[in-house]
Amino acid sequence: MNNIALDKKLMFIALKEAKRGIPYVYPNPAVGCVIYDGSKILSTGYHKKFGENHAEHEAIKNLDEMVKGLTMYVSLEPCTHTGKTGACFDLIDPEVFDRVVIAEKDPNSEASGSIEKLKKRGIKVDLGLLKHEARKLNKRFYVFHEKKRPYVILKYASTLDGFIAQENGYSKWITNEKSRKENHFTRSICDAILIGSNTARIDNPDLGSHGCGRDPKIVLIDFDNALGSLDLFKKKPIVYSSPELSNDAGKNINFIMNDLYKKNIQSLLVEGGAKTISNFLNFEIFDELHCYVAPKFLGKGLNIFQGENSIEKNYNLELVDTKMIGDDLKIVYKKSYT
Ligand code: AOF
Ligand code: ZN
Repeated sequence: MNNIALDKKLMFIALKEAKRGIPYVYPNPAVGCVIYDGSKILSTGYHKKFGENHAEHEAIKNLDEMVKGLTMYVSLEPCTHTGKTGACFDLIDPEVFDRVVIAEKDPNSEASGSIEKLKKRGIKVDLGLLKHEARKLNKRFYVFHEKKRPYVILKYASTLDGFIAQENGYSKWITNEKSRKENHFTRSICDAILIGSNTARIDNPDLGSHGCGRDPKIVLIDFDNALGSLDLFKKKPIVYSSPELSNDAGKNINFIMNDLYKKNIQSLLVEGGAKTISNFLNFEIFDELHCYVAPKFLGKGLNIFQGENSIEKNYNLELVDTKMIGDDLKIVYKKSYT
């Protein structure tokens, strides 16, 4: 095996280790580490749980003895900060480690900065091996820190001809129970769920995960401060209304994204309705689309997309999953940068 193939193989093992920490490390990234002596793996480690040791710490702890000339493979740049535990950088002794191979930089400015420091200590650093895989593993974490907004999933349920409700707003139910359950699970793995005023008023939804796990924080757009009597308010939602919101939909979305970022919301599920989803589509503030399609035709009603596009408009979407749920179909698209 040549050196590149060997490096790849060892980084794959580090990534596999990292996956063992999902979902327990959230909202931290999943990180894995392998320590190699030139002929065999001496130890591995991963970040097991939020607040506990980082991957490098675990791998170093699992070494039988400190010997010279070791290589560390780690799926994220080692941290330089003292957070819930000490800085991983301080554990990487140049007397022991000759080389550190890192899949991708840490986008969190509080923790990053070790690459130059390691080099200054005389350690050889190789950056970028299996970067794409490492980013994919922690896509929410990367979007949150790099774009300074939550990772946004737009979800809707429609008929085969693209309607999400009848003309009178009635929509219960378009998709089957299993499809709805699937989305309850998605709610349980998102920090927050957002709906617009019309959906709140017409559906008076629960927005919980219905026993699938924890409930997301509710985020409500209430333009006219008119929804205070809804049951949803008992759940203490984050509410955006006038005067902080204006008639400029783009500004409103940016304001909300910025505020949710400050509130440390790393992932946001947007469940509509049509106007809200269309605004996120129009301003291209989203990372993933979950479309649930049921074998029904309405002919007229509320269409999911309220904007105007030409056929040439390209959203740069990548089809990542399709799933048959009874007679329904779930389609998942991702923005192709993630
Ligand atoms: C590493 N190795 O295994 C992980 C890192 O709150 P703390 O103290 O646990 O720090 C969390 C931050 O540390 C997180 O946002 C990310 O920047 C980095 N995570 N770093 O060197 C690891 N999980
Ligand atoms: Zn660390």
